[in-house]
Amino acid sequence: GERAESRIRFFDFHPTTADVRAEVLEGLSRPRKRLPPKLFYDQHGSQLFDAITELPEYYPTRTEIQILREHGAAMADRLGRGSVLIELGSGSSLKIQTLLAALQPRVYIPVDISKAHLLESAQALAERFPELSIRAACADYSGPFELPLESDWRDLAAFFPGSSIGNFDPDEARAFLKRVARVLGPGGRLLIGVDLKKERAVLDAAYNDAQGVTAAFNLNLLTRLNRELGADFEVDAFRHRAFFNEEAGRIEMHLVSRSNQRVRVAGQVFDFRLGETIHTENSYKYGIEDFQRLARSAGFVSEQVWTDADDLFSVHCLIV
Ligand code: AVI
Repeated sequence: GERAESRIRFFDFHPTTADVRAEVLEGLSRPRKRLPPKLFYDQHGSQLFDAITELPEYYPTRTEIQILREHGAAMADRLGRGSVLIELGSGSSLKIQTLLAALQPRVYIPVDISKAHLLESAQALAERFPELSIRAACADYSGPFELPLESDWRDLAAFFPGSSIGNFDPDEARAFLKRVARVLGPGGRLLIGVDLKKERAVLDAAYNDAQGVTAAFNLNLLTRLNRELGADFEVDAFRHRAFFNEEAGRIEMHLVSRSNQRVRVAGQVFDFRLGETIHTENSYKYGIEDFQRLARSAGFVSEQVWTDADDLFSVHCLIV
């Protein structure tokens, strides 16, 4: 293969700070304050997330990797070898490494909102896989997004692991899946990891780890707003709260105000009552049929689904 650097091209679609400012002000102006979970992933937040994936309580990552290891060959059969492989929310690109040897894609297109993270992992991957050509795209896939594709490329496949689909509300998830279906085109396949519904205690523990890493991840959002938007959140004046909302079928994460307080964000004033929360994340959990129904409503057909022995997590192969 050629030198690692010469096999990487970087495409910056500029997930901009102007958007961040507008979204934050809009979210904090609501009667029930909220912030978009994609804001977790600044450089420190991405590191904290990586630490979460190694926690004993956080079962999704290790369970998904186990499923990928066990069924990688069958997944590669489904996805088709030698194709163009897009990974949405690639982060550290750890999971894809369990599939690359089997898949041997011509081009790998990692897409992530965190530029530093994206570049670092593209570099590491190019060194490990000397035949691989990489087009790294820094983009926000939570809305309409562009990809560095050539018009004559066929056999597109996408990988969306980690149950990140769960961080969208069902309507957003459907809209997202429709966009992916359009990018892939007829016959294109999506391999997607989806966390399953299970006992409440297991879910609650996964988002309330004993070491407080998830709390730090949640609170880091405020540190980021202080730095990037000149906000004056007192981080210690908020605490982490996460719980399974049975009715809605989702984990909710909140930042709870420990006092009556006033905060300035980008020149605007926001008042918090004691106990008032900022809703920072939903993480939906699906039954297998529930998810297949959602996928169908977005134009996909479910080809196959793999799970672990304890039915903690599922990986679906969908076709457009
Ligand atoms: C990235 N996403 C699927 C994680 C989840 O489980 O919803 C983010 C996360 N939030 C708290 N812990 C992990």
